[in-house]
Amino acid sequence: MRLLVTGGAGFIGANFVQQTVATRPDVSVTVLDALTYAGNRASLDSVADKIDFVHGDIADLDLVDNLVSGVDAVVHFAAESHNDNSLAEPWPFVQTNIVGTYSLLQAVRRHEVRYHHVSTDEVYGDLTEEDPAFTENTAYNPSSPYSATKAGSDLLVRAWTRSFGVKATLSNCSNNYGPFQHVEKFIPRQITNLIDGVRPRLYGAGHQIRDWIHVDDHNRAVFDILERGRIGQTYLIGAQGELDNLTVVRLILEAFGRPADDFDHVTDRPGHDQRYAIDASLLREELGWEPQYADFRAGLANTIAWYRDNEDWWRPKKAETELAYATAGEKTL
Ligand code: NAD
Ligand code: TDX
Repeated sequence: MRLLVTGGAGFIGANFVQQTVATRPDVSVTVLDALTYAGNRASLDSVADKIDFVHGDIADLDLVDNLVSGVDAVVHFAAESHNDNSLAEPWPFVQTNIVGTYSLLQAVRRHEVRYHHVSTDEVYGDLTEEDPAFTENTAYNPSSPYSATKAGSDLLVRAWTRSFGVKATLSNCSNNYGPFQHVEKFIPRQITNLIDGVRPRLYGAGHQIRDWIHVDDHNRAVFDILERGRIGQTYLIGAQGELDNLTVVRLILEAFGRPADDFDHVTDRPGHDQRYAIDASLLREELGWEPQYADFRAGLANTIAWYRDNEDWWRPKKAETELAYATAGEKTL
């Protein structure tokens, strides 16, 4: 199978490409990535001689049409992915997440190429602590410009499937953690702060709940859906990893041998979603997928070890990321 992977220099995409090269010698991979601030060519160093890399924009219709004409399937990871950035400047989210997805859909439609769309649980909005978890039938109710543009891209995929017969599947996953995640995101930000002797930064009281899944478990599910998923179907991906942010910060502090209260409460995120939770029954029952990283503490320990061992990878992004948070007005409460 010839596979085009968009966003393959980002966090989840790079892990997907590494996993595919390691486990699937029958698959050839071409990565299309614009190398935005979030993309890092070095994330693909270990597989550089085994893949083709194209530096370009998913919204470039001619480029995308040409690349799609030469493959059997597209897995679409590329996106503007950070909620805080979408609150500071929403336009790149509309451009990449909606216009970029449109560009890919037109190409897969024209060349009749299989398409898998990688999306997020945030399209469903948030839950109270009493609500049941999201299912494939939960109504869309996004909160931020990020989640609204991801929701818009999902709806384009559904329309292109129904109206034009595009052979697409969709997946909506919960919060990922693991190696190669940008230091702007919650877990790597706190790990790299602690490596630098800086206290973790918890938004507000830290009672928001996220449903953590290791990136490798997410990516195995994406491959299962690509190969065995039903055309037109949405699959939710999650590993029953619900934890509140305060607990996650304390687990990271514990791993560093620091006191449980050695962190700062900082300005909360406007419109901050309270809780995400995934019911992945369909994925488990229909495709037989099971997470391999059931123990969050163990997955977190591996992730911390990776950031300790790979300072060259994250160090160039750290100061500019913290400056952006400070410029956006983040203050200790
Ligand atoms: P990321 O920000 O780490 O990586 C995004 C990648 O896309 C980068 O390499 C960037 O250079 C590339 N890119 C951005 N705009 C582009 C464009 N116009 N053309 C080509 N490439 C472009 O993101 P991530 O965390 O790896 O997320 C990947 C996908 O998974 C996204 O679609 C995101 O919505 C989804 N998702 C993420 C999570 C999570 O917890 N991180 C959870 C569920 C779903
Ligand atoms: O410094 C921080 N302190 C903090 O308390 C940061 C960066 C975040 N937080 C909180 C906000 C969230 O409640 O931690 C939680 C996780 O924050 P993020 O890592 O920014 O993730 P989130 O907004 O939940 O979205 C993530 O999961 C779903 C990804 O960034 C999205 O791309 C994905 O769709």
